[in-house]
Amino acid sequence: MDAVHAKTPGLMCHECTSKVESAVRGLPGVVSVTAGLSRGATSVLFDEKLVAKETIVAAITAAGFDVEAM
Ligand SMILES: [Cu+2]
Repeated sequence: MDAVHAKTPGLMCHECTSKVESAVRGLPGVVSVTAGLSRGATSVLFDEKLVAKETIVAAITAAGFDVEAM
């Protein structure tokens, strides 16, 4: 099990966070995802055998949000 804490400063409201969460939750191997408004960060717990960190970042980007750092 691995975890990623991606800085996603574009999160402005709960619509943003649910967009990011549903995009990441749809990936195989993702155990949990929490997009936090106050911290401007998205935390993902995942099985590194099933999904790559890059794939998670790509899903966040595809949902329309920048990932600045992890
Ligand atoms: Cu929003």
